Amino acid sequence: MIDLYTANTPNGQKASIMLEEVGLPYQLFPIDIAKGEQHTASFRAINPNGKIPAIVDREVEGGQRVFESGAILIYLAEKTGKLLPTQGRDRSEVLAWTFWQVGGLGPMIGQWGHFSHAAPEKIPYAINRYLDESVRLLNVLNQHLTDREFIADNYSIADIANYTWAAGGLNFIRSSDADKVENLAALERWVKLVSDRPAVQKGLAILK
Ligand SMILES: N[C@@H](CCC(=O)N[C@@H](CS)C(=O)NCC(=O)O)C(=O)O
Repeated sequence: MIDLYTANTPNGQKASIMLEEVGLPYQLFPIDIAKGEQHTASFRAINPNGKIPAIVDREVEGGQRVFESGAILIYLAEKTGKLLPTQGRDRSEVLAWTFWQVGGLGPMIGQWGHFSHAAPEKIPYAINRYLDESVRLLNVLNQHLTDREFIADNYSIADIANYTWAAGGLNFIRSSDADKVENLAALERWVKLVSDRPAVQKGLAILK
């Protein structure tokens, strides 16, 4: 059994989607980040960084904690032998696009959301900087997907990592800057393809 500590956010959704995809039994422990539950001592024992998602693998003696969404995807893929090739060119591609999301697409859209919607002071330079970089990254992914079905040869953790941020980011940016995310047909096609997967729908539904 896996204990899953998460919330209904793009990073949080990756973990529940992954658990549904690989078919491991898990128990959900919702963390209300608006109430600050990620800062409690008991949660920080699982993730010292105080952020969701995190898991504890109860099948490992003493419990194995894993935090950081990318690390969780890799851990569960390696535990089950699913969605991450064990070697070769395709493994490198899957890891490269997974890290690309964790270090780029997610933080850029997240910072744009913060400066445009949450910051007490509107700083045009910051808003434009993060919007332009988010849009640039969405175009990079769109271009990559023009001649392929999934991000790597087959559906993988790279698709899960990027899907929650690309789908959420497109909607979020469209709500105020629709002109910036026109002409991303390959990305839209792939978002629909991933959205249609039953495990993705279950992984999202369980957090609502
Ligand atoms: N690099 C981390 C980022 C995790 C993250 O930023 N989680 C957000 C929700 S999407 C969170 O816990 N926010 C609450 C907070 O910052 O206090 C990962 O990929 O897991």
